[in-house]
Amino acid sequence: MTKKSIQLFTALTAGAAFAASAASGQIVLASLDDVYQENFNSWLGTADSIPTGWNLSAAGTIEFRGTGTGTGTAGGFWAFGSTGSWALGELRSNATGDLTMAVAFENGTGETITSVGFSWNYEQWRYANASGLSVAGLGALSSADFSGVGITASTTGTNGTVTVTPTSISFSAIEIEPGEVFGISWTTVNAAGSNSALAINDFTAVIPEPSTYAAIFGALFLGLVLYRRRKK
Ligand SMILES: [Ca+2]
Repeated sequence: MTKKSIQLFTALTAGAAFAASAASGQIVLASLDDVYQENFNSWLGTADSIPTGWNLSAAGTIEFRGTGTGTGTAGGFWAFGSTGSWALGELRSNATGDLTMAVAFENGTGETITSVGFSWNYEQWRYANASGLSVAGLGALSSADFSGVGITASTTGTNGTVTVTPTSISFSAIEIEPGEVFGISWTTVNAAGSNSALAINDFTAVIPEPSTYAAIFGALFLGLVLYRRRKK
C-alpha cells in the first residue's frame, strides 16, 4: 500500500474504531475494464467465511448466526438462502445495535479511475417492520451521493421467502487516484420493535474504460449531427 492509501484506509476504518468488526482485507482492482463480482455463495454466516474485501461491524455486540431463511429471530449477521446459494444478510437487534456491511476496493490500475458502476440485489428474508438499509460511499467515494439506493422493508414479503430488489448506481466525472481506497457501506436503519431481515446478493463493481465512454459519446454526437442535417 502507498502512504496515501494507508492514510485513506485509516480514515475509512477510523469511524468504526469503537464498534465490533470483522474484516477481510480489500479488493485490488488491477486494470481499467475490471469487473468484480461476489455472489456470497461461500459465505456461511461465520466470521471465517467473510469474502475478501468485505467488512462486517456492529455498533453493539457482533454476532454471527450461520445459515438460515429468515424464520429465525436472533440478531446478527446471517447467510440467508439455501446450500450453495447464500446472500450476505443481517437482522438488527437491540443487542447488536446498528449493523454495517461494507466493501473496500483499492485502485491498483496505475491510472486515475474516472467512472465506476455498482449493482447488487437486495433480498428481504423476513418482514417485521419498516426498517431498512441506508447506503454511503467510503474513502474516495465518501462524498458521492448513494442516498437513492437504500431500501425499506416491504410488507409484501413473507418470512422465510425471499423478495428480490435489483439495484444499481454509477458515477462518472470522478477522480480516484492510483492507490486510493473506495467502497460502499450498507447500515441498518432501525424502526421500533423487532426488525426485518435484509441481505445483499450478486454484487458487481465495474470500472468502465474511459475510451468506452468516448466511443459512446462519439456515437451520440454523430447521431445528433445526422439528425440536424436531416432537419435542414
Ligand atoms: Ca448468492
